[in-house]
Amino acid sequence: MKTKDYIQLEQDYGAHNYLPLDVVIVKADGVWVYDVDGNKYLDCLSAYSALNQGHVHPKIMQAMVDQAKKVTLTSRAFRNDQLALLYKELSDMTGYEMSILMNSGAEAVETAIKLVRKWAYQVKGIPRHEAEIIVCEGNFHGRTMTAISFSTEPLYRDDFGPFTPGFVIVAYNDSAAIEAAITPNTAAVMLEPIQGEAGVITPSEGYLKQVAEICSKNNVLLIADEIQTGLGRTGKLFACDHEGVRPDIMVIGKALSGGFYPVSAVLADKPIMGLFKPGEHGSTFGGSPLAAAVARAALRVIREEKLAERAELLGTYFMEQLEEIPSPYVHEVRGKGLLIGIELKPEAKGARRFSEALQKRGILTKETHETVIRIAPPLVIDKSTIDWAIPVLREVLNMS
Ligand code: IF1
Repeated sequence: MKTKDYIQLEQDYGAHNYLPLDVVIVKADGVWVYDVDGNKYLDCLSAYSALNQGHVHPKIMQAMVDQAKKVTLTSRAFRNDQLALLYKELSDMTGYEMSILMNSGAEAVETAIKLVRKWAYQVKGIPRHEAEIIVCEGNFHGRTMTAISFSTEPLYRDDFGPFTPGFVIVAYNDSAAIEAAITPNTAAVMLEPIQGEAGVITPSEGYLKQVAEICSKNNVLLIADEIQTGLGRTGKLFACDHEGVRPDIMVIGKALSGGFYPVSAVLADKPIMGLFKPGEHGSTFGGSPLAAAVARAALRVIREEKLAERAELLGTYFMEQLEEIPSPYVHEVRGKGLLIGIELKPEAKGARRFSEALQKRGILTKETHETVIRIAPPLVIDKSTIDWAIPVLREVLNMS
């Protein structure tokens, strides 16, 4: 079967909830992916940062295979030897005292919301069912009903109500707006330290620090959604580390498994995470021995291969090189570490055609919101590969 045959089958039998590039991938290795027609591409999306460790990392693959031969799932009705070790290693690595394991990022976001609501009623003394959570315009926290209830993207939300109440939306990158929105019923502020889906929106320096101060002054919890920005992507373990901010609650996912298996987690200290009591929350697969073994290996690779440091170094280099490309279309190159957005001017007539042109030349990217090309390769990329990609990008950013 050829590319077009697979596309036809998808078209006929699958829900049309995506519009993927016309590339059908059959295998991958590190930063490279291969399609059914034998073409090779540099992956500059990394499954939206789930592949920080690169495709099919041999150590994570081995851990997954080894664990799959022993036991994959126990349910949480019984204990398993991998989860206990993952809890400890997550704590050692992040400094948070406790964690809870889920599967998708959206589920971890839901978990964080349940946790801060419980904190609001049990600790802060907000009247039951009246807790408010402040979120930001342009947010992306997943596709579940609650997560889309406070989305500001009509496409993600408009046809799917009724919605979950309890959220207040304020402008991003505006700490005064957060302060003004706080009421006695405010339980938490939840935000992305860099907004990925919105187009790699990097807030002004000092924003996160100001928000953290406002939160602590008002006895409001700060939840950072680092599902996309965390685990090395921006050049630090967490994007919040760039400002020395330690949120009360940290939400991670994606690269927590290096792309092998859906694993997400919420991290917090005991006074908060300790509020969950037996039976109040859970998941069949969350914290399974397979998930835990994969996550342990994925975290070990981040540490051993110093992926955050790599992202810092190579991201700075990549961004410098991109900034030097003369192009009639580029409005701005922005980002941190290896999370880079190229914002195009209106005369570029949309980012999609650039992604398609890059695909023809061996680079896979994805446009965001029509005008931004996202460049986010696996963190294992090396300088010579960037040096190969730059002339290709230069050519495409100058096409007619
Ligand atoms: C899709 C976007 C990125 C996330 C943050 C939670 C989640 C995500 C900050 C939910 C997920 C993904 C989902 C994926 C595309 C992608 C995405 F363009 F849609 F917005 F990355 F920018 N918080 N982001 O970025 O995690 O439940 O998916 O595991 O197709 O929806 P999930």
